[in-house]
Amino acid sequence: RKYNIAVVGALGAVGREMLKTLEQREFPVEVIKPLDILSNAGTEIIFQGKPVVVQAAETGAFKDVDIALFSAGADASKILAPIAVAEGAIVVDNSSAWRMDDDVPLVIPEVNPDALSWHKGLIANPNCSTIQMLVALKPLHDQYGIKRIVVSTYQAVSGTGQKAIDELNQQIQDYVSASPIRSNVYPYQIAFNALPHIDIFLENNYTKEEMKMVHETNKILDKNISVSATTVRIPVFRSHSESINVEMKKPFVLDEIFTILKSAPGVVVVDNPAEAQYPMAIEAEGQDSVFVGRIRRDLSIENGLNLWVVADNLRKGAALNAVQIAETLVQKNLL
Ligand code: 2RA
Repeated sequence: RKYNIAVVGALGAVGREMLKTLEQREFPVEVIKPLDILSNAGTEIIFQGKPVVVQAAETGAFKDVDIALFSAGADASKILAPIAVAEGAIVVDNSSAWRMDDDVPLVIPEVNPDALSWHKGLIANPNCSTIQMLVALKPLHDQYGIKRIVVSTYQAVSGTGQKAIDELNQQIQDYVSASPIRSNVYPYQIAFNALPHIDIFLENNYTKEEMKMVHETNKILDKNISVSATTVRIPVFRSHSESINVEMKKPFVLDEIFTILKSAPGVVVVDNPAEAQYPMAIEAEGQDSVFVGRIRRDLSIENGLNLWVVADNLRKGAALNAVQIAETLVQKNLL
């Protein structure tokens, strides 16, 4: 059987990656419906080698849609996702709008696929920084029980979207040509800089991005895990990198950790310090896997472990995870 698939936010950085991922994984698409804001309607894209016209994402656009992959921002999802569900589509939403809603499963197929069984038409894709962390940590949690996670992230500008990608490019060119550097997307220059400020600051002086990692980890993996996050924007175009410190409940042997991670779904271990081999953002770009390296015991606490985890934030961090959810819905006949 083939399916009618809508991609909402089709012209955005993640929307384009969703279309590319559907093609590359040969998802059984009957009809593709690229949807975007009204002013972008009429734009032509190429899907499976054929031109397709982008239509407006609005009421009535979902009547003949089986699955709607959304990456249109939280405000648009708040309004449009319920409309799409009401019109008969199953929505996989990449925005933060519905992630913490009790009636919405928050799913990483390698981590908690069973949560799909109780969906009520709307499924949420976790935040990119959460996805790559939990793909790496799930097998360790299963084996040893994780007590606490301390994570620092080094996030690519593509996580903000196309405007941020363009701004970093412009700032680099301005720097090279000794022209004045302007910052519109971020509060400060991002080129050659590091901003410990992703999304807004909250009352507790964490940012929204940092608290997403806390709350989403507790919803997806285990509500008893303590998480502390510091999320940082760096001048990298693609792939988020994360330094993860984990305190386990049970003692472990380091060789076991390597064995577990090497056989973990969605994980590729890159770890050979003697050969200076470790995961790097530029190598993760365009790849499906979550790359794990710098695996070493934390010598400062009992049952402590350090990891360096890198993944393409637009791919496994967003588009691929959403398409894998769609694939799992088909495989488990949950449509
Ligand atoms: C970011 N994770 O990187 C957030 C949203 N994609 O900006």
